Amino acid sequence: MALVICRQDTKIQQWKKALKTAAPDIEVYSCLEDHPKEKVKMALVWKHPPGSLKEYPNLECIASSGAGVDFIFADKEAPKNIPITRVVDPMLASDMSEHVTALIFVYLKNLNQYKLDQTQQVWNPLPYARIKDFTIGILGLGALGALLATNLVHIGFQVQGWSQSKKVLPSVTAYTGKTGLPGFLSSTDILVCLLPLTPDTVGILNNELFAQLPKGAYVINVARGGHLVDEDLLKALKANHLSGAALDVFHEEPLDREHPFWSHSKVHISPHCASVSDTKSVVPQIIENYRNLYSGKSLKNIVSMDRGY
Ligand code: NDP
Ligand code: OXD
Repeated sequence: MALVICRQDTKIQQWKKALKTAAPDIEVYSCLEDHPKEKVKMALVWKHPPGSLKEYPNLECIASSGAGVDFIFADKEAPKNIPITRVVDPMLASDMSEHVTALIFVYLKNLNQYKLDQTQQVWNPLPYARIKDFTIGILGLGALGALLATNLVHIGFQVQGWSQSKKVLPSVTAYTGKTGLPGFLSSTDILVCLLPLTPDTVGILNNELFAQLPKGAYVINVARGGHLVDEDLLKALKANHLSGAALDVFHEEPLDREHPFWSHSKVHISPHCASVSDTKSVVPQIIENYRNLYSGKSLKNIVSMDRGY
């Protein structure tokens, strides 16, 4: 029985080393080296080459090394009848919370504008913005959204969240389902997307949704590029309906050099780094699931095939 790490970036050796260090008894291979494919029972994947998983005839589990699993569902050739697991990790959640909080403050305190003014030697104090005057609306109150909501409440923001099923979080106003969306949007000043990318949520950040936000709202997308209709964001910014956006994720990554977001003064870009699985923090749960698979026990953090997350 063996585990293979399938990814196309430079982190493959780092993951292999972390797994081998934590569990020297487990046979771990990188997909880049020669390995006995029939021995592989678990594939630890991150944006693996589509179609590559069908090479493992005895695969019993596909484990995402991140929180998202959309890239696994998007691989139409991936085995369909085996469990998919994902990462649920306190460090991933706290890193996301830190990143989004930083983005909120950069916006609230006009830090980008002042930096821009500095380059032109412009002295132009803007109206002061205070935490208590802002309502943050979080699309998705799961592992990441719930911690962010709780932390923002502690900082002093008014916080509301939107999810499929009703959530109870202290001082967080909870909205659910399609019928709850208009009320949630109409009272959101800063919208944060932390939804999984599924057939229900693809393109959710579009004209229709932006129109329901108050004029001047700010949008932060740290979930997936597929949630956003890029042209609709550009239109809403041009019309001054939205005051700006911070984007960490894109349809195509890295973002195409010709994309208008790069040079847009109201768009803040980061390179899909809001929160990145830390091998030390995540490897124990991968090993636990590998051992569970070995001993026939149930796996942790299984994704629902019906919901797609
Ligand atoms: P979870 O599955 O824990 O939470 C998802 C939340 O979204 C849940 O509250 C769920 O509702 C809600 N939701 C899903 N579909 C709908 C829908 N159709 N309508 C309303 N609510 C919906 O995911 P995580 O919090 O762990 O992660 C969220 C996403 O963040 C990941 O899928 C990934 O794409 C992205 N991510 C981005 C990173 C980055 O660096 N930019 C890093 C890590 C993750 P309910 O609770 O009722 O099921
Ligand atoms: C994830 C991510 O899903 O890094 O974990 O985007």
